[in-house]
Amino acid sequence: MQQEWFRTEKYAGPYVESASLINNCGRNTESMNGQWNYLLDQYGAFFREDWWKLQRHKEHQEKGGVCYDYSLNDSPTIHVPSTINTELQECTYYEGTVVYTRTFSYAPGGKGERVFLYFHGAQYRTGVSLNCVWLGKHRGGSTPFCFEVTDILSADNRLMIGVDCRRAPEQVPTQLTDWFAYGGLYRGVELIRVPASFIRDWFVRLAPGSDMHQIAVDIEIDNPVGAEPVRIAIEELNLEVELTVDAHGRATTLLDAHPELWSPENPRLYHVRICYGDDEVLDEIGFREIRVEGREILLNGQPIWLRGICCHEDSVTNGKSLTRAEVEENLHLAKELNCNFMRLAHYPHQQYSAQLADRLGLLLWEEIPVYWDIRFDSDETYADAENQLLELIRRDRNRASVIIWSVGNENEDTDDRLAFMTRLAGAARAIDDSRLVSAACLVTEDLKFKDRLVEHLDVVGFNEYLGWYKPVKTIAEILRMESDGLPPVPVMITETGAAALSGHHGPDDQMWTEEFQERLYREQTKYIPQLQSVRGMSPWILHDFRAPLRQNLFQRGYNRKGLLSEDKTHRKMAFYVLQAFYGEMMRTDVRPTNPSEG
Ligand code: GCB
Repeated sequence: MQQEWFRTEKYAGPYVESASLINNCGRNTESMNGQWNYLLDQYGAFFREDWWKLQRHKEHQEKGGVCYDYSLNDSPTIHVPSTINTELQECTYYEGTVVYTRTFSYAPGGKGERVFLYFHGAQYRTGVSLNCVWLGKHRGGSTPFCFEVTDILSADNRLMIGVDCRRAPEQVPTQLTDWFAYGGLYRGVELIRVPASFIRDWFVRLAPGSDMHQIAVDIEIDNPVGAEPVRIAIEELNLEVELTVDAHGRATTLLDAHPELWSPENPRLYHVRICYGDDEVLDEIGFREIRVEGREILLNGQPIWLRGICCHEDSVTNGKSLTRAEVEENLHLAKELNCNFMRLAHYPHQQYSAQLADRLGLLLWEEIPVYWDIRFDSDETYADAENQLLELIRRDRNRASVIIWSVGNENEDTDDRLAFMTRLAGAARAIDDSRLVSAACLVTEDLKFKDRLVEHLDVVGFNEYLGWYKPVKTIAEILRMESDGLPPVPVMITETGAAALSGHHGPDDQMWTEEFQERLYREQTKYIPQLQSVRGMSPWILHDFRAPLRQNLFQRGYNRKGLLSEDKTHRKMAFYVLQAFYGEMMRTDVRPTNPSEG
């Protein structure tokens, strides 16, 4: 069998990883989105036969050499960003390489300008070339990556990119998922211009353990010059300080401050300006503290119950390539449900989701696709998973809305998996001290956590599904099981629900009807608030979504556990049950207190 392109010697270089990411917030960037030429490259010739070395091929041909098997400017066009499966009719089920190419001109800005090509996300393995120079490869389908192109740019440029969306056993996620993977350059591409020395990254948050009176600042300067300090100012707090940058480009400090705290009720954001030499960024950052104490989750020192809903990135017209309007629609729907929390399942959603949640006041759970059974014994798979986690954290750790990093979903407890996932939890904590780490764990039918990972998590998620995948129990039974089964940390019901086909009605004991789903939500919302250890829930799921595994009469390729239909035009009966339940909770501030903690 032929070797996969990314394992061959000529592409053997390392993957571009989180450490080389630059923070794109608060910068003027130049969009590369729009119509690009594309080629369907089912047999992977782009990589195997180096199509990206176009210029060399051209010269060769002009000298009477071989003809080459692709054309560029006269090949069809596709909008970037988009998924090939929704954009091209012939690609509904396509899994393979797509070659994207475009030309663009470049006029240098100031002296010493450096330029980066920034990709918001491409599914799953991407190889990038500019002007016949190989820039590198990236793996992972939902996180950003970038390449410096300063020395390769000229007045006229040709970008050629191969995006290989095939599923594979060593990937994260693996081949089997309960959602559709989609493919292509489905998130935006941009050019970022910076001075020779620039602000590569920053992490500004309320300092944990400071009694909410200090702001911790970490700044990373690329190519620091001599004793040049970096300045940080938070205008509304009358704060402006100069920090020394060390030889490695690091500047760090704790600032005394009393910011108005960010919360769902008061999503207050501050303008944070950072200046270094000729470089300047302006981010909008909220300050809040999240921590756990016993079985409580405390937001700004106050116990909070997370009224949540899960959500996939999936739209009938755009697949995983959601427009901003679609992200807005989803977050506003969560608000309408009276949620204060969303679980963005099962992979990093686009950057705009957390930016918007910051403004709307929604707490977020963000997740990497360590989903079901992946290769927990493989170093290669671990490196991929960790990199996805770190790229996500570096992208979103300045967003107050994000309170939880999740390192996985429903993975069986084995020694390899325990080592893999504890290591991930440690990697998250090492670069972010201001959030909780969780995972959605498996529980037994009698609600026992037989999962050793639980000891390594701040909050434990469990996917409950009583009345759908698991037999219904009486409330008394559940309460009894809870009292001897659940761990001594806050627990979240990260999934529960039932499937119903929109508009399909019948008795409430008939599966797939809206009445069945509605009854299940009524029962769940009756007993869940009585559970002493449960500090929140996020039923599965906001709207129906594409899932090739689901092929019965009612499903036809869709997971039907949504509270809305896949096009979001129809609200199922259960929508109103959850809305009323959360509404009541919000108004009366119902929150079970744990007797053991007084
Ligand atoms: C789960 C999975 C989720 C599935 C859901 C279902 O436990 O975490 O990805 O889509 O159940 O509908 O079965």
